[in-house]
This record gives sequence, C-alpha cells and structure tokens, in this order.
Amino acid sequence: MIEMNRAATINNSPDDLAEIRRKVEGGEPLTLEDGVKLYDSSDIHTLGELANIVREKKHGRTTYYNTNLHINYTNFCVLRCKFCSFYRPYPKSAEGDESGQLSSNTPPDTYELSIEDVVARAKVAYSRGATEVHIVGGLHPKLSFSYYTDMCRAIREACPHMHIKAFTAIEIIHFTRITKPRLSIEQVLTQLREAGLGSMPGGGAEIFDDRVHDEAFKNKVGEVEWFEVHRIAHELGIYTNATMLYGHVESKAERIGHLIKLREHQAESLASRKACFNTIIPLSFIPDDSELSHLPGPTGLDDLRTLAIARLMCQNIDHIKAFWIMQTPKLAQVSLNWGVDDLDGTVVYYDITKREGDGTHQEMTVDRLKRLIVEAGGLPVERDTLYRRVNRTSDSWRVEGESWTVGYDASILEPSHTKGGAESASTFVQLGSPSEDVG
Ligand code: V47
Repeated sequence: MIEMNRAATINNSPDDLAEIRRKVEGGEPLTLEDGVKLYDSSDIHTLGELANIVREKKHGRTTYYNTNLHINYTNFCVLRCKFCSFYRPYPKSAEGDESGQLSSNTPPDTYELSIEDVVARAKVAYSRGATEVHIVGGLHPKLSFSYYTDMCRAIREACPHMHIKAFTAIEIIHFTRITKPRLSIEQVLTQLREAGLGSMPGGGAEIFDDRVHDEAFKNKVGEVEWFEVHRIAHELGIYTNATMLYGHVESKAERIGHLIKLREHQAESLASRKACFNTIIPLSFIPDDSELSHLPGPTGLDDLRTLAIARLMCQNIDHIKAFWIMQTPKLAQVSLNWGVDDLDGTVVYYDITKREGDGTHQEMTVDRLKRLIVEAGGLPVERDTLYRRVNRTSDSWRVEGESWTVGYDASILEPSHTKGGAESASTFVQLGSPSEDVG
C-alpha cells in the first residue's frame, strides 16, 4: 500500500513526463495542464528531447534562416503599451502631412520615413541579395492609407521579387479606422495584396488574455480582432505568422492558453481556409526603457523552456522561430536543440527593441547565422518568407520552383537613409560577409 502511494506521488510529480512523452510520440495535442507541468518540471533535458521529437519529425536537422531587412517606418504611435519602449506620442506641434513630411518641431528621438526612404532601404538590401523586407511601425495618427499601399507598390516596382511581409493585425485594424469611408478588413488586405503585400508578420498578439490585456496593453485591440484579421487573411490565401510576447505580467498558464488559442485557430485554417500560420515566434520581453522596466524579464532558462513548450503545444504549426534579436544569438543557437528550426535572418536594422548598448543597427551576417546552425548540429537552409528553398550563387538567387532568377552584387556600399531623429544608418550592409565570432 505504502509502495502504491509512493508510485502515485511520483507519477503525479511535475518531473514525471512519461504521459506527456506518450502523447508527443503519438502526435496527440497537449492540454493546458500538460503545458503547465512542462513549465514546472525541472527535467529540462527531457523537455528539450520531447520538443526535438516534434522538430525532427517535421524538419530533421534542417534549420532555416533568411536574408532579410526589417524596416520600422515610424515610431509615432497612438497607443501606449506598457511593455513598449519604441513608441513616441505624436506631438501637437508636429503637424505632419500625408506624404510623411514632418515639420522641424518634432522631438529628436522621433521619426517617420518617407516612401522614398523605405524604398531606398529596400533597394539597397535587394541589390545586395535580400529576399524579404519585413515592414512594421507604430500606429501613426496622420498618415493616410495610401501611404501604405503606395509604399508596397513602390517596393514592388523597385524590387520585383522581394517578398513584402508587412503590417501586423493591429496596423490592419488601424488602416480600417483611418479610411473614409471606412474599409473592411477584407478590403484593406485585398488592396494591400494588390499593391504587393506577400504575407503578414505575427506581431501584436502579445498574450491572448483579458487580464493581461487590461494590465499591459489596455487600449490596443485584443484577441478577437487579432484573430479576425488572421482568419480573413487565411481565407484570402495570405499566409501569416503568430507571436507571443512573454515574460512580463502574464502567468505560465496564460502563456499556455495563448498557445492553445493559436493551435485551435490553425486547426480551423488547415481544415477550411486557403492559408494558415507559417511560424510561431515567441518574443522574449526586453524591459529596458519601457513602463515595465522594473520587471526582470525572462531568464535564459525561461526562454529555452518557452521555445520548447511552444513547439510541443502547437504541433500543427510547422515552424518555431527564435528571433535572435530577442533571445540573443547565443540562446537562439542553443534552442536549435530544444525544438526551434528557424533563426529569422540578417535583419540589419531593428528599432522596436534594443538591448543595453545596442543601436538600431542590429545585423547578423549569413556566415554567422550558418556558423550558429552548423555548430548546433543543424543543416542550414536558406528559405524565402514562405519556407521555400532559396538557391544562391555568389551573384544570383532563385526560389526553388520559380522560373525567375535575381542577380545581386555583394560589394555595393549603402548610402545613409535614415531621417528625422532616427539613428544614422551604418554605411555597409554585410549580407553574406566573412565570418565573425558568434554572439
Ligand atoms: O508586436 C514590443 C513585440 C513585436 C517589446 O512575424 C517587444 O516573422 C520584446 O512581431 N520586448 C514586433 N518584444 C516584432 C514581431 C516579429 C519579430 C520578428 C519576426 C516576426 C515575424 C515578427 O515586438 C510587437 C510586440 O509584440 N515587442 N516591445 C519588448 N519590449
């Protein structure tokens, strides 16, 4: 009897992951309780092993990266999310016009890029071999919807095969509100797609929970609208990503609830829609300079657990990305054996988050990405935004299955493009440059 009680206690302990292993091996979805148990378990080696079962079933040792450029077109934003250190209120004195031209009265750390600025940046990256431009920004109170459609059209014209992944669900809702007469979500997405939009990033999801929403990003649209935008995008055949911002005011159970909601949405998209989520990107909260700067942010182990648990909770979403800007290159590398199969890309400039000492120039060379992957036992594969293989030579690239080829020149110097109060651009974009030390 005593022995039986002991066995029962051991089986219920958070470190007994045998039942979860059985489910993972059988491809069964994990429950909320399973997810919390994985967080509570001190057996991180088994957690990593389980996450890798899913990763390897889907991708073997293949590990994806891409050559991309992030452009954050403005830091003016009508929202005041407590976790965000990027936004700046739009000052009454600024009186910008619809082409993005600011008066000279703007505070020094604010900026908005003109369409010419955005296109010039995209063009440099494209001529140096980038396959994707990732564009998001604050919710600008003055720019009209034509700024965004014209931007896509101009990039499409200047960089015909560069994939435009742009605008979070929150921006899409903002666009419906600034159009007169008001356009529907479907109309906004259709017009953007006609202008050149290829797919949508996963930002703005944060944590799908009313309590967390009210505490950390109260005035932002919530999960209902976020999912509505992604549902309509999937119905239209537009692929999207999904994020989870973790490590601020949410509990472990609220993280798992978020992941289960993504999984449920994905099941519906796979069953009845033309597109679905490509990847989940768990974003590690960086407290610096935000209203939540008193919080410590996630530890390395929390990052690793969260990436692995995302892999395990959402087996119907193909990819888990460790965005090295958030998790750091060193931890992103370790996560490649904890369920992660994608490191994002070269990025080049990133304004939304900066760790202490970093500027907006946050760049990874292709050689460095490959080194991180190979050292972790991965097989590096360059992908395009939709996870198709990119075949690259020293002066051209093509996407597997497509008939076109894009030439590029890795030796061009980049002119400076930033304007307003933004930090000045560095003069050289090193896509594919020689190796440096990792991390
Ligand atoms: O929506 C804001 C988050 C997101 C902080 O789809 C913060 O491929 C951490 O969505 N600490 C934007 N995160 C980034 C994003 C993204 C990044 C890379 C790839 C993809 C993709 C999407 O960043 C925002 C917000 O959730 N964020 N502030 C912060 N202090």
